[in-house]
Amino acid sequence: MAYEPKPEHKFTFGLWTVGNVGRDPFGLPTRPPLEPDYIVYKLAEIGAYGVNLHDNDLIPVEATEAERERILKRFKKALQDTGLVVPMATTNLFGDPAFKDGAFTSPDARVRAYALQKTMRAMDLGAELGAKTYVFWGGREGAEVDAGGNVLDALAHYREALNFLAEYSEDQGYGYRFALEPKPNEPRGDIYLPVVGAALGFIATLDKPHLFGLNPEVAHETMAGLNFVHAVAQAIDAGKLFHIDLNDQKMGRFDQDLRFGAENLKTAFFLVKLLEDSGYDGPRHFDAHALRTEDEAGVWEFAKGCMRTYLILKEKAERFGRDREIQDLIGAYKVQDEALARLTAKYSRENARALKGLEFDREALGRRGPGLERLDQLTVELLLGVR
Ligand code: GCO
Ligand code: MN
Ligand code: MN
Repeated sequence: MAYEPKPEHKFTFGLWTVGNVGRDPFGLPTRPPLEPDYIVYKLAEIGAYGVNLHDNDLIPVEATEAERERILKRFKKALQDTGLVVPMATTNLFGDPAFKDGAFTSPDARVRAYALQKTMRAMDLGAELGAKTYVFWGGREGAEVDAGGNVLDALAHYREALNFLAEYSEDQGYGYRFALEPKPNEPRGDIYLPVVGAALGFIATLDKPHLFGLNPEVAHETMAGLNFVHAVAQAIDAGKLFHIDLNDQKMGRFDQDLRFGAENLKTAFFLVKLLEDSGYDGPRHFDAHALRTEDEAGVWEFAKGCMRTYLILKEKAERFGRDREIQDLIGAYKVQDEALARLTAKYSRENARALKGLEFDREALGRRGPGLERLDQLTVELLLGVR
């Protein structure tokens, strides 16, 4: 069957995504909760590769040791029965009112210490399930008012926590790679490290920067009005694309977590093309959920839709690469000049002198039409299925 998701495609979902009960700030849940092991069996049935979780998606915060063991046993059995893996784990540092003014960046030393403790325990859980990527989404790491705090303190606390946890991981031999997930706002008025570029800059200030990378999310850069494909390209360029959260989002709205490709098809296309062309071999994780209007059948339609759209776009990207006219246009768009390339590739006194002596026909350069209208139209036609 065409576009059939298989484990080799590395599609993953969070327990919190397909398990989303449809609660929003104005309304109660519209769907009953699904048991974690049931989710695992269903995900396997529809061709997913793995399942990700926050500590409390699986183990309720108030669970006793005996309850923890019972839940874990059932969950592990489901993983074993299905072959599904847990590539990524993370901590819920946002739901508990204790974290209302931040976790790692809270001005309260007790909250910061509790956040570290909770994260170490969640890292233990993730490691037990085989996770190798650990995500830090700092949903509550931010502020509404700047009067009480000091952003510099918050950043220093953040750094201290990440450095601590990286050491913990190494000390335990967990082998985690950490992926920071930026978001500009929601639930805080302003979240620290709001976009991919900010997180990349911050990573360079950590004790062990090589252990840290990014988990960019389509919706988050879009909420900030930025070009997601460009953000991901920058992460790849820096060797920092450790994980990715796929979904969709209208600009200028609340955090919608729409089905992948539901809104900005062209962005989704160039994103899939970038991921596939770049050789990114990590999970394609869908951090999205079914519309609040849907029942459970709608949830699985949503999940299948995310994967199917990805595979369709992957096929379109291959077609784009094979399309003669498109490739010729791209070839003509990129003007090559071997002699000039030799001069500009690397500085030397000779190259600089030669370059300074050259004469350029500025007017001709300005007159050139690069053919982008045609190229873009052909891209649209390819996406619309008429070529
Ligand atoms: C959001 C975030 C979360 C995180 C998740 C993993 O906007 O709510 O995207 O879904 O990805 O908490 O840490
Ligand atoms: Mn999100
Ligand atoms: Mn996310």
